[in-house]
Amino acid sequence: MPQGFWVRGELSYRHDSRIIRQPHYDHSVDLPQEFNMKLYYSPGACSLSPHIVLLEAGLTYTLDKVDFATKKTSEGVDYLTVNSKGAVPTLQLDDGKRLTEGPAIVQYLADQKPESGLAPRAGTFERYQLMEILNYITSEVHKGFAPLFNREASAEIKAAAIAGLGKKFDWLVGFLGNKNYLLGSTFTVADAYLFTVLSWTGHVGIDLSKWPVLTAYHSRIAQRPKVQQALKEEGLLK
Ligand SMILES: N[C@@H](CCC(=O)N[C@@H](CS)C(=O)NCC(=O)O)C(=O)O
Repeated sequence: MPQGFWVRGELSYRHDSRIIRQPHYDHSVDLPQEFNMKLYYSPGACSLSPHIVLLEAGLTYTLDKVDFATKKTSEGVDYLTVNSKGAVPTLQLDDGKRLTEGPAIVQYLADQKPESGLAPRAGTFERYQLMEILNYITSEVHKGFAPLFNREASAEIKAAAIAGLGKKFDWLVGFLGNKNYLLGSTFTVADAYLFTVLSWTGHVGIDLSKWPVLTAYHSRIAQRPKVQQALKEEGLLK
């Protein structure tokens, strides 16, 4: 499978003995779809989850950073023209198709490389179990953090959000039991997502050490080389 590499700050690919560089590559070349994926992200935001999945799947991609304050991309594009919801992540394919919503994006990416084992095969019961836990993470855990990132939320609302998240964490402890990963012994896209949202606890004043199972789970995933690479690429790790 072709892999990208960096030359003088440009992501480059070998394709049919040609070297193609991003971002100025020749769009007329019929590249495999996986060459051309672009992930719109913001450092440490929920877009870290698909970023980890891109790396774990061994897919080639470019990143475009979105400034939440200005809603501009690093290339100066109005991000609202890319994703009218204004939120990251967005995955853009070279043919112009775009996919939003983290849980959909990570499943799409996993399905580009079924052999990676990042998601059970579509149509199996296990795949619905993956969707079940992705939905729990997105609606109950991820969105449970929302008041904690809202400068206008009162101390009472923030305290209630922390208490609510505590209950979700208790449930996750029971769900994980003594499994290494959410679905058992294999790392899946759900782990990339849960790792990402658990990483926010320190920033919002939640002491994750109250849930030793989750602390151990978080460090286990943090040690994965591709997770480290994603953190480095987002400027979150030296
Ligand atoms: N439902 C969306 C939510 C995405 C989301 O909440 N993104 C946040 C970052 S984690 C965001 O872009 N916030 C910026 C803003 O709302 O201005 C998904 O699951 O992808």
